[in-house]
Amino acid sequence: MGDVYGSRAWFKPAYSLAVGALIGFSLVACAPGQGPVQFPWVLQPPAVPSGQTSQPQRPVVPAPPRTTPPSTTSIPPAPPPVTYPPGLHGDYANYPGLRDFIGKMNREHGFNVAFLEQTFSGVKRDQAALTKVGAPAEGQGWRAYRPIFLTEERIRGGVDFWNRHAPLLDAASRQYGVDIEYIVAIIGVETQYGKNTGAHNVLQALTTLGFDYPKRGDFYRKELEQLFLLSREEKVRPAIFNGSYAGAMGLGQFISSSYRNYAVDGNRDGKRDLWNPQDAIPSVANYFARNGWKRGGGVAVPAAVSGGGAGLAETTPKKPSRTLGELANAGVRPQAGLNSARVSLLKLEGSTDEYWVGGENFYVITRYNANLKYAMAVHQLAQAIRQRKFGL
Ligand SMILES: [Ca+2]
Repeated sequence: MGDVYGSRAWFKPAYSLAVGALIGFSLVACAPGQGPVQFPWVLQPPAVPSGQTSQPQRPVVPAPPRTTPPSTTSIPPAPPPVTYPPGLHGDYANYPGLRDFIGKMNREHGFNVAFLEQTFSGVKRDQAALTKVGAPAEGQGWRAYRPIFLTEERIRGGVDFWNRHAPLLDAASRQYGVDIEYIVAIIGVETQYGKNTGAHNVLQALTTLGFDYPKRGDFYRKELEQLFLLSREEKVRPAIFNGSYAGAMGLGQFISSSYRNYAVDGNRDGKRDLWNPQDAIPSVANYFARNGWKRGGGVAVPAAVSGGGAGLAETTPKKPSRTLGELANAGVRPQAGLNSARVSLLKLEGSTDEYWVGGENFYVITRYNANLKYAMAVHQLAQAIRQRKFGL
């Protein structure tokens, strides 16, 4: 996901499964298949009380120029009065950027302006999301990061999750060609096996980060756009989704664009419900498969480095481009075999740097979250779960 997950939550409070259950209920409540269901909140204007006549859709007021035009006099002309859409209220009523966004969603995707105004009028600023977005855990060294995820509770929880969902995991592994322990480990790292899927309202979090966090506002506005498209595809209101402060949803914490691109309807009930393991497990497997996972391929092994080898080390994810022979010639000695045609020398920085040789599958994990420490935590948790399950 590039830097897609580069700023997501790592210290997620322990929210209960009730969140997932609530969303699951909401999805069920909005399910198709209960007759010719209409979704007026997406494609039609809001209902007009009896006695009134429906108003034609208002055009979006064009945005005022952002800079003062050059003037031949020393006194610049007064800017034109700003006319905000009269249907927009609440915390974001006076945001020109939101007005632009509404216009774009109307022009490019055909969303009804009154629906969008009504939806955004109910959005409250998510102050906690603004606080959390500034302090991601990836800023820590590896020695501090690793113990967050490599805990006894998370290893045991992984074995339990594997045992509980063995038929689903077996089927997903067969269909998508992804090793089970990595599907389990991703769900373990992301949400403690579904215990902590996040209690931020995704619409509110993405609106807040899209319009109140200039540093990455473009990214969050794109995800907000994707959330509306996802909602229309899934035939639900945009406001029903809960997730992380950064808008990641379900057991595998998919952001809106990933939900649209990679989520699958594993139980074939017509909905892609990432709070349900029946859909979430094959969706994580699909994500790995589509990004190039090779079942049985090597992931990463520790390495001793001497001579000029350290100069080849990478501290950010890059597509593997070297061979084991090239690394050996440079003084890199992997401590075990690694089945991968192309490899990278990785350096996990800390008070004592650790060197690893990572294969193509390791790079696939970084497509889930573009961070070496994240991918290494997933790899080590996967190995620990597998060893515990099989008594290795
Ligand atoms: Ca489903």
